[in-house]
Amino acid sequence: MAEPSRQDAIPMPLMKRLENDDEAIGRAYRRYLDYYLGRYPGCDAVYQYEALAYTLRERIMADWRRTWIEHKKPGTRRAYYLSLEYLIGRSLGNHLLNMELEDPVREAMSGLALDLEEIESAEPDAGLGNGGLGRLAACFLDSCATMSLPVLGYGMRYEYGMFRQRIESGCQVEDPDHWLLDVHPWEIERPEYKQTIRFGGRTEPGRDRKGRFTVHWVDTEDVLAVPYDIPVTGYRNEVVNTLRLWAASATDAFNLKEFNAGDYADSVAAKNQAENITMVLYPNDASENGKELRLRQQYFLTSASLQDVFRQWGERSLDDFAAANVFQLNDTHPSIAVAELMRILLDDKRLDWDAAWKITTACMAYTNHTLLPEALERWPVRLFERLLPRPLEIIYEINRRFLTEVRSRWPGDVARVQRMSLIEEGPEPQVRMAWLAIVGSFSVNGVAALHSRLLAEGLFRDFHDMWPSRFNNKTNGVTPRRWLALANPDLARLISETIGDGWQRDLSRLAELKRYSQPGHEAFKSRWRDIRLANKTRLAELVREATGVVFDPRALLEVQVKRIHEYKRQLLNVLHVIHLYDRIHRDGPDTVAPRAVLFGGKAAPGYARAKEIIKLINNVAAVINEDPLVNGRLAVAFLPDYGVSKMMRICPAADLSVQISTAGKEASGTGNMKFMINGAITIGTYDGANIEILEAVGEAHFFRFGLHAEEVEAMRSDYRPRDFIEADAELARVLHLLECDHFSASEPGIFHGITDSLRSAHDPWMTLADFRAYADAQRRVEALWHDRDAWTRSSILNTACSGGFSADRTIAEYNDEIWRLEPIEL
Ligand code: HTE
Repeated sequence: MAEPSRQDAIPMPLMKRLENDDEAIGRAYRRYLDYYLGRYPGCDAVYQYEALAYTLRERIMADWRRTWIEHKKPGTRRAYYLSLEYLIGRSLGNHLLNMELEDPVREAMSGLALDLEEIESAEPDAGLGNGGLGRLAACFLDSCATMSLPVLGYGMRYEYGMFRQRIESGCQVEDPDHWLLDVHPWEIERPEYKQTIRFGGRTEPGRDRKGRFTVHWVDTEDVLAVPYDIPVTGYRNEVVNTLRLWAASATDAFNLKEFNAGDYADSVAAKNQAENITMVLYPNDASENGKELRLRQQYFLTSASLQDVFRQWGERSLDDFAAANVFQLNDTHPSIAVAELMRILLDDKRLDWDAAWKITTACMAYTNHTLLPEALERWPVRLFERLLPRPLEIIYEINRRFLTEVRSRWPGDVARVQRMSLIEEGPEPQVRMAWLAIVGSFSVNGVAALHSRLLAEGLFRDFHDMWPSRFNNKTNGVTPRRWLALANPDLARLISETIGDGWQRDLSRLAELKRYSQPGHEAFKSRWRDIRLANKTRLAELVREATGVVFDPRALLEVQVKRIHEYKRQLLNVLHVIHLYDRIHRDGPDTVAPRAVLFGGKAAPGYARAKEIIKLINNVAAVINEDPLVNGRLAVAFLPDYGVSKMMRICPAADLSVQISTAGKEASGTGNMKFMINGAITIGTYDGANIEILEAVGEAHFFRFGLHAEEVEAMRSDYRPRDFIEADAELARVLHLLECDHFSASEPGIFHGITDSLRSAHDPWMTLADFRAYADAQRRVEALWHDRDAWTRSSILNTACSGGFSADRTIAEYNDEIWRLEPIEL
């Protein structure tokens, strides 16, 4: 690999840009369809999409190359985002927006009697992530490109992305998402940059010719990593950054070994084991499953990416390496990077320990995304030893030196040393990956103000004591290009007509909308309402097609879409829905505001309780939607297969954004931001970025309720759910309806697991403690909804105050405080 390839020796020539008028685009489209894909104009929409994507892709190439040339200039400091997940969604519309090609392409397509929107919806979602963590990575790449920052994303080219969800008899059914079986025109395979990744084997100590200590990692089973590049266009700035995804492939040696042993067929079949590594995304969000294949994935991504950076670094002096390279670790999933960078510097580059450690700790930065203990990654030392013997040795040595430092700072504090050790002792000793990430990084951040504070005071306290200045906060954000301009084009147009363009790159400009929330702007307000009503009408169609449930677009549309997890408390929402139903039965349908309640989200396939919650939502919905007394005043639906493209239809339509996690548990949330930007009002706990949303828009335009994080922890040791039930007849009735099988007549008792957990003094999510406050907050929602003008004002103010939740703001902070990159100039 050390040999410089021919291509690198010859400077890359600039390319000329292709013509962007509708005629040139129409011609290119036909050329791709007929001569490249071998399809005809009346073919399946997916090939029309494919031809249009190629037409666009060739229009990206010249800028992509120019961007690469800038990135490769010696002295350009670059950042690498290492993430096991990128939840990208569709790309075609995004590129059209960024490259300002919507009009000519629409014209070219209509010239061929084709409908652009139809073609766009033939694109499958790239679902290489679980939820917020993966979508954040995609939003960040968008912002980095838009801000001209030299940032390269590294990830995994999973053959199967996030599973597709179906609902059968109210239950989640998972179907594999074989997304690459269709077409994927955005990627460019680059086998010339393949890397070899080693697993297994053993280490051999020795001396080199100069008598220095060496270690050889030998008898390994090797796997090839082949990169696929995906373009990341910036918003109208001619920048095209790169997302480089690795696919696993068997080495020839892998085959040969068996081949020589005599069984050719077996040896080819053995390829599977190597290629399994990038076969499937693990469908767990914020919980680990400890599978060996997952550790293989983590090391595969990390080693391939670091080796790729060194390939590009070439023979330049390593003295300059740390000044030119910074790695951002997306949670602990790639945290083995600390040991792998050390391994490369020690074993391959032959640096001594101190020089290698200095470089490593100047290059690594770690982002934590959750406090939930079940998500904290620990790997059994025994597994590590078998799979990654050399990285493990390095981790031991990092730990030895680190604990020496701890002992000298806190002499005699044995408990502290035990707490801080990278190795957790016990019957099955484990490597603590978060500790490794902290020790090896110069920056550690949380993803919202509360979360970062809780990290410093709680989980990471000992490390904060030791290195306070290492810890910082970077509140999450979302890209306003996808989540406003693309998802809500009508509202985007109204905003541009009102305050001009500019908000797309500087979302704080939305503050100029504040005055339109005031009296005297009735025309603006009425357009605001009309657009939102049209969005709701379109969403209602989608919901009806997918579920059969009819939503009245004039009803208050309340939405909770996110992964199904007990800490997010979909159950609290369900209890309230049952309470509304109970109110209708007690007081008559006219006493509640007409409401449509939408749920969506996937449960990890192994998370039984989360699946029961889906079943419960569907059963409750079925009873309510069928009840003649309810008569459409209340409609409830579970939208199957929630994902990025669904959210683009949902967030422009929602009136009320439901963000009701147990305080202290949702690190940030980002769905909350997408809803706010689009003018939804939040009903939420004092948790994650909800707090910052509330501060931005003001108490009067946010329905806050429930215990604070500190109150949750104070109550935990003496939590008595019975007291809440006894004090609240309405809550008691809701539980009774559940327990008398009102929603499970044909399957008595199926929800007793759920109701028992709610009644348990050990319910970690303390759902019943917040029920009364939630129901009261929902009463305030009703009151505001009845005052149409006041609601509209709050809605406008939510959008107007959402500027701080642009991922551009977040990335500016990462860059100012961690990465310190210069924007490139094209
Ligand atoms: C947080 C969410 C936050 C988002 O990151 C989350 N963390 C994980 N998933 C998330 O959505 C996570 C997944 C696997 C392992 C560890 C954490 O829950 C982006 O907005 O609050 O920072």
